[in-house]
Amino acid sequence: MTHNQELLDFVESTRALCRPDRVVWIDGSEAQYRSILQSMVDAGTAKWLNPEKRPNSLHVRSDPADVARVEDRTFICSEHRDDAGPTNNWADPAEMRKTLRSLFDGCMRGRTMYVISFCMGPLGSPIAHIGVELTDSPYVVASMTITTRVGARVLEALGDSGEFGRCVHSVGKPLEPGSRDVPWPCNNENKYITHFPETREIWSFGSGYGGNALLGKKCFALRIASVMARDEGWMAEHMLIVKLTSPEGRVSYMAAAFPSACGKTNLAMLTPTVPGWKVECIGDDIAWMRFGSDGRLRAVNPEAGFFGVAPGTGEKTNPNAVATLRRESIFTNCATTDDGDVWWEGMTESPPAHLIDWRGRDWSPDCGRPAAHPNARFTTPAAQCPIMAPEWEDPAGVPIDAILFGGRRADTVPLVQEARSWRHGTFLGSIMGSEKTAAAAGKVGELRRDPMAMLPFCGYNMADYWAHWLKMGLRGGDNMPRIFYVNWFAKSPDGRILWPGFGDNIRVLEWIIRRCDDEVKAVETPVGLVPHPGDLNTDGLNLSADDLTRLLEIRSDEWLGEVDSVRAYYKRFGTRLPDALAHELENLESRLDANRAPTTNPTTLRATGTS
Ligand code: OXD
Ligand code: MN
Repeated sequence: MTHNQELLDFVESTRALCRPDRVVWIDGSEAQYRSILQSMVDAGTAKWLNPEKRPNSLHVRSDPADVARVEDRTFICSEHRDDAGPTNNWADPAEMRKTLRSLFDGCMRGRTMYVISFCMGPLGSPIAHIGVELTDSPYVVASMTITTRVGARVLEALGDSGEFGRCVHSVGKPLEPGSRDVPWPCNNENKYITHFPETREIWSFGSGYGGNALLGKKCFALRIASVMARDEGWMAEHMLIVKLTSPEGRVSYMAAAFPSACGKTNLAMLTPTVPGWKVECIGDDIAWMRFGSDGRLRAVNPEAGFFGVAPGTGEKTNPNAVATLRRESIFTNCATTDDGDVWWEGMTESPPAHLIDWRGRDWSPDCGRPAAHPNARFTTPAAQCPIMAPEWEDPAGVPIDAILFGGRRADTVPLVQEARSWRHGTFLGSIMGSEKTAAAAGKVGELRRDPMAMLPFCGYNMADYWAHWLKMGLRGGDNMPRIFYVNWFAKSPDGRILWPGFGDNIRVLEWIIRRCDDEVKAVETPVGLVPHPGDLNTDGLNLSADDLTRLLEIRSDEWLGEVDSVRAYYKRFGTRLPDALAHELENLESRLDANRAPTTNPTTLRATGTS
């Protein structure tokens, strides 16, 4: 299928090490894809769903101990420990290679090794990159076929001498002669998700699940790609990409970084509640951005499908996702209904009277446990989403007007604020935090700093990553997107969520676009620029003036607490912390000190036209 010698050598040396019974090259054909799905059914890994309910769709139950990304088993094996930085698990590359060699030795015995050539990004795009994953999991083959572009057309694009990222994956459970396979083979005692940034290699052992095993996604498109992006002057980010068309027909594109489970897929497929607005999706999880010939930052979605969290996805919260999932999809760790369909919490307003839960047990609404695993997932082709923008596969990417950061914060962070500059925006991204668990009424949940939502995904020292952001800003100058920091999750002191969220977030996006067009003035606060309350479209919302004030005000006491917490966090990076960020923190503190009044209320402050 290929004359690329590097690739042939890679396949042969991995075959010799892992000793599979056979090697199958994935060609990307419909016929081969169907036979892979059928082999999963024959092996007991998957069941066909009722074809009248979900044509060509599978239901899969994983091993109950293999249900999520394993951050504590994820390693960055850079030559120097400091290049991985304090937020990553570092492992010595030579030691890790030794460990992996013995783990992978014969690990595919009795199994098939599949060769998946995949392209992240539209084929032929200057922003795209090719990888090759060797895996013994048909589930991985099927999922990679949906979420990336695979097969003969990728090999053709690779040519005889093209470069590719090397990805090796094994479930870590050789099948001895005469023994029966289990439905979900894995090796829970020996999970290793390892990255070698200098050689752009990924070796993953023991888990068959999601980001641990579909190596094109988090491992390649974020951890390895972030290193490539640093070296080559582009950006690999944990961001959705969305297209907005105003009632007047003005088109803008935004990229937005939110930690996992903060509603990225919902924002990427938003159904606007304000008449006249149109929202279209480009991507829901990852953005690769490069300067175009016009000097603007252009983004592509490197993926071709969605691997989304199922619970909470329903007709009310995300009808476009629901429509995407109607066919040709794989559902993992969801519950099943008596008529052969899937169900999860939040899919419908009330649950069916009887289900089989994600572990295969009978389930009824009063049984006191969730029917679907909280991290149950759908894997579905992006092309099936009814609101994909026609240009979602444009090789040139789309020009980004605004970058949004956001997290889940009950207090401190206002509904929306604009950064004063790219440098200030980088600072706001670097201090991003999100509550790990839902806060009890009136109490703040445990806060985890998740800079640019990249904490689990940055393949190198986070302080160097911030330095790279600053450098990109200097290169792009006035062409850089404006940066905004949003928080849909603010609560009143008595624990009430203040903002309706979902489709009403268009109101915030509308203000952001008007700022980008210099159509509206903003209110200067010690932290950033917030809307004048009258400039946020709240028509038709049941939002009291007091609640609106609370959503937009800057409370100095809370922000001074934030300054202390960020200072302690920054200390972890020692001398690698860029001076510009240390200065931004000092500037923030002195602005807060100068403004000692406990509250900076937008209604009492002067408006400014500058940013
Ligand atoms: C994801 C994640 O799966 O961020 O997208 O965990
Ligand atoms: Mn994600």
